[in-house]
Amino acid sequence: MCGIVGAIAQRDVIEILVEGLKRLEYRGYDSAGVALVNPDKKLDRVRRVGKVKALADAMTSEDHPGSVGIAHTRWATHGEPSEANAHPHISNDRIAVVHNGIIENHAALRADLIAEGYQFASETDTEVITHLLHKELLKSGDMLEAFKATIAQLDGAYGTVAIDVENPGQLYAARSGSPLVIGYGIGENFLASDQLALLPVTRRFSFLEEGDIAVITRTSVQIYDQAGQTVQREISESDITHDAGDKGPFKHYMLKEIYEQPIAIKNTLEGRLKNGKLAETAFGEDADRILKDIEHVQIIACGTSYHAGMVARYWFEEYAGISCNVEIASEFRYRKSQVHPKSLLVTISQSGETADTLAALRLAKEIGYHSSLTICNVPGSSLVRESDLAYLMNAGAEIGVASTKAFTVQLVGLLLLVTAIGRHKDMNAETESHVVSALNALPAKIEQALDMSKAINLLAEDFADKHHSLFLGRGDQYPIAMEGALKLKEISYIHAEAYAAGELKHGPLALIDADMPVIVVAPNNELLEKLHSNVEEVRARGGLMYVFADSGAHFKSDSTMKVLSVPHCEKVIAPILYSVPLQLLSYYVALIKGTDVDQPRNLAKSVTVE
Ligand code: F1P
Repeated sequence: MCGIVGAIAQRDVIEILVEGLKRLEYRGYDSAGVALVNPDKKLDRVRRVGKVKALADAMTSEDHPGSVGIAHTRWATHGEPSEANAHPHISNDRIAVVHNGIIENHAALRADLIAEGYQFASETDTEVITHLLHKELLKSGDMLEAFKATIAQLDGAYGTVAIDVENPGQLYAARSGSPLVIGYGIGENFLASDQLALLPVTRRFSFLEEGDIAVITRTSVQIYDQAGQTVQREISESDITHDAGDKGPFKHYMLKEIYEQPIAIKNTLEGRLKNGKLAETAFGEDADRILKDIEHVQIIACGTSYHAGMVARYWFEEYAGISCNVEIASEFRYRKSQVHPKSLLVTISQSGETADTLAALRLAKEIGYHSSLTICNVPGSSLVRESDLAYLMNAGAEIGVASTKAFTVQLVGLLLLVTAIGRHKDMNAETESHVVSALNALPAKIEQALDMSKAINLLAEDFADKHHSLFLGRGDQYPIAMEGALKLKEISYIHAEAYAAGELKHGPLALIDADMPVIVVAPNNELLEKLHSNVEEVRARGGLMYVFADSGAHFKSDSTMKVLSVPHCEKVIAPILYSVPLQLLSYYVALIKGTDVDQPRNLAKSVTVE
């Protein structure tokens, strides 16, 4: 959470910083701020509550010269969203600091600093870094020494960047748990939480590793590793072609990303299928050697990615004949779990930086997992770098906070993984080619599902005055119901619950009345008859239903039920296809509600704090 940008150049950097913040806004958007060293060697700090636009408007109304600066967009952890709590924080008009993550020992440090006479202007944990750095600087007289000494006293997971008006030729950065990328320009250099922020100014990047400290000047980058040794970090040329800054003809990134699903799925399949089969190298050159020995799969993820994992559990056990467990990362990392023999740990994450998922991966390495694999959308992210195998999703940048295309592409990646492992287990060649041909047909099926948009838009009006809703599914559609409910609550703020339809009579049936819309996902599979009975249970209690059904599923619209016909598809890809109308439903309900679709309240896209 929180986005950081830093720049050091010969030219004024304010525009670079503000544009960078706009591109990082998905990481947090409750307040934003910037600090520059101006030509009089004074700190020029501007902060605003609200989105980056409020800051940008404030900046354009006056001149803000300065060729070195740092900027921040915040997702509050310590202290409410207010101007006083917005970053950058400063100490004695000399040091300015931006920070992403959490300083766990901030309370003790704050108490010590107050005892030594430092006055705090905010409730944030960040401000301790600022004053500590100032204190260390007075002690040693050397900014690098002071920065190192400060970092050594901080506990927690964070990324931070500091500037000092007395040393205006340097930016000082440290990575400990939250990503920081250095962007290399010509006679100018940059820093950010994500390379997206810097795409307008450079395509050359290197990633700081855990524990790295960097000193960046206009013309040089010096990196020290955890042991204090000078190190080189590989510089790579970014091939991100999709400039996420552009919404195209769409009103929101979320809608754009929903419509990008056919192409995103084609892109993820590209080069991974060969002659109607899964290519041997689909998971990397080394993958088969590792996957052939696997006897159990443990999936770990958060949020939407967790729902993708839940679908995959059905697939692993049904098609590959291998046992599979799925767990939320924040639970897994804090409980004592038993490791099955020859167990593969699979993490799923759009960002590759989700703090709990990353911690779970690190834990798994300590407790005896055979190997690890990540399904991830961000090359160079922490999960990709720390896993044995990585499936890069190639879904293109996802900007909308509520995940859409990343989810369906994760499902495709997982189905390929089921195939890659299944080959060594119960999946025969015939099933494999069936799965592959279903996947090849998927983009066209999704195009057809997107044609439901108009009908769903109309139906969304029924939800405008509703406060609660219930989503039902069975089998591998149960997690799809969960994902549908998550989407609706995330962006429309309507309370939504999901249940496995067979659980209705064990409690939720008590909630049913005409004010509680019930959304049912009903593909034509072996559980359809059971689902029909569940629908009757709701009807008998006066519930109003919205059924997304296969044309062969024999549901008919009447006064208690609206049926929307979903294109017929192979059973194996049905969970992927049925996600799409539910995404559209939540989008159109949010539009009617007038919420901030791409940046819903209280949320952030990249959850780098636990
Ligand atoms: C997990 C996640 C997303 C969700 C939101 C917050 O992130 O819960 O599924 O849409 O953006 O974070 P990740 O690990 O998949 O990046």
